[in-house]
Amino acid sequence: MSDVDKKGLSRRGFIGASATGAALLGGTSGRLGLLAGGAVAATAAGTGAAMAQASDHLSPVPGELDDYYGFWSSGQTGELRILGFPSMRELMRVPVFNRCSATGWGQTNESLKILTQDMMPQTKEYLAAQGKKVHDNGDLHHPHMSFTDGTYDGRFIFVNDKANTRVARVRCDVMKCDKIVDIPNAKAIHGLRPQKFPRTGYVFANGEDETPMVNDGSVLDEPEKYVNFFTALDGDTMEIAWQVMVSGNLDNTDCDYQGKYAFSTSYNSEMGMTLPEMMEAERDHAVVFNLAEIEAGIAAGDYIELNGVKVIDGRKGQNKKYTRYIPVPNSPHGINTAPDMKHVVIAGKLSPTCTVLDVTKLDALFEEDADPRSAVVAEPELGLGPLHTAFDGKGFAYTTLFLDSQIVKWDIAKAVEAYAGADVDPIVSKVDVHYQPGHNHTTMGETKEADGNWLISLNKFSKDRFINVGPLKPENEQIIDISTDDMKVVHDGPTFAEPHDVILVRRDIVNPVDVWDRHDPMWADARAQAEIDGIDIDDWQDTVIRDGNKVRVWMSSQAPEFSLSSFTVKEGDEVTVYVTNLDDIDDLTHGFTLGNHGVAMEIGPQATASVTFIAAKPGVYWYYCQWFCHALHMEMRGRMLVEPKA
Ligand code: CUK
Ligand code: CUA
Repeated sequence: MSDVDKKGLSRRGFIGASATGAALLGGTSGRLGLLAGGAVAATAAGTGAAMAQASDHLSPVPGELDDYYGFWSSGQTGELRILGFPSMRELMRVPVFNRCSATGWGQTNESLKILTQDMMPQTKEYLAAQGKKVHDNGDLHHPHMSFTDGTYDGRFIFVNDKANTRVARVRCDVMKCDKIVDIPNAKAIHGLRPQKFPRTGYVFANGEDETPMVNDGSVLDEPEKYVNFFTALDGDTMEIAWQVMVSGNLDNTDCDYQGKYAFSTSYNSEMGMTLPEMMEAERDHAVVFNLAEIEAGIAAGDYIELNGVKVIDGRKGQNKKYTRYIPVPNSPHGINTAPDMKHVVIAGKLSPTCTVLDVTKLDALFEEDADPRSAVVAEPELGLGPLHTAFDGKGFAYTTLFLDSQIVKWDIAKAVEAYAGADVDPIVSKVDVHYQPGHNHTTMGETKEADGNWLISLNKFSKDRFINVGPLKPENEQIIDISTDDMKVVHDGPTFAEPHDVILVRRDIVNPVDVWDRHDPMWADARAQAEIDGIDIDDWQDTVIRDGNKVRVWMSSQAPEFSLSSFTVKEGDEVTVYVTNLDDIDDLTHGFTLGNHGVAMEIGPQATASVTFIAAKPGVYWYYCQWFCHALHMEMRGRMLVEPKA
């Protein structure tokens, strides 16, 4: 037996017998997959015809466009990624919470403004103490598009930062981040969802880690005084609308299609500080937020103001109309509203079950003395480690089973019947994935337009699926064809640290521009400065302006030249270079990189970008365009001459 054969068998052996009992066949087809370059791996049950059909769909055909945009989170990398789907071709990376060497995100004045203008004073203090202006990291778990009337509207992608407690927004017209907001009071923003109906509207954001209500050191090791916060932002202005103080750690969140309720999974109802303490209770909660009652409570003045935010008390036991705590098995994780606009699936994580809520029963749940479990209509046992659920719009749910390394397809209606006492099995089938899936997602699956074409499983471990790259392995994302009854894994796609979640959006919904609008607000500050400096920013004149030890250099770029082939400053000057890209055809981005100063930025067609730095040492320094733009791209360069101090 060759090494490949052995490996094929042993890795299938690792996950145990598959649901179809064809583990051995799986080993063989896995080997075929490897021999074919690993691009298409067939499952045990895959027939030749189905594989051929599936691979027709999937092979990146040169020149052919994908049917869907995939918006990928990147976890601790802190950026948003755009992939073509189902080809899985990575198209773009959108820096958000991270720094970016290519585009200068976190370094250009335009990006620094976005990174700092909605920063809390205390964050500025934490950063200043480390000699920094911005955080260099972020942990972006959940990308979700803005909605209108229950489906994606192509305006924005909203994302969370668990590491530094932020929510950001990416404009889908230019695919750039335009807002990054520090969330006061809360710690570790995790679950995030936009309101589905009537539109976004609110962006709901979960605070995961509990701290003292006023976290100024006056309360330290007194966990009974810790609280958590659920935050609603206004998706249009990115201002914080209100917060609700809650009991327990909020994990994931979703909302209904009626515009009445949002709901979050909540673990650690014990408010424990150690693992054993957090595991003590048998039940945790799903917290339901009554939006109309919260708005009424704010209007009636039933709130406290904390760091400039109106905070409603929705803790357990308050028994007000703002929240309800639905008991569910210990440590729930994912929460996903089905496209039937009625059912909500809460994944058990530590329990092999999912709990299904019926949103039409939530009004009654808020009545006095209602049974807290009265909105629960099913609790099917699905397998070990259920984490997240996706939907096909045909009545089926697909839940990832982390411990079983499987996805289970199940029938929501049958699960409801079984809970009511009928002798039916809601489980339709299971498919092995490789390995340890977290989120999964279907095409358009979190909207009322779920189309049931494809499912993707985001697996935390790739183990032996790819050639070895050392101790740090990529994750593995697998595409599953769900257009027919059985689930077939048809593609492996490695990714770097660590996408948690993805949305798959029909391509007709997303319509970015090719060239920037000269009046884009992104460089409004540069425009205002140009006016002060007497520059017509749209009818270019090269100008070097000295203002004490501050020097502003205004130039333009047009392939293959910068309008200034040199400029002169003095040692110690604070220099700001503004570059406007006069090229107005698509795909003609220039860059500005200044040698040995750690300075680089992207300037898109018709964009203005600027960067500020200190010319610390006298000498000759070359700047060049780092975006390959022309046959004479290498010649697109110039000199900064730094005169010694007199
Ligand atoms: S959480 Cu990562 S696997 Cu942050 Cu969406 Cu469930
Ligand atoms: Cu401009 Cu390269």
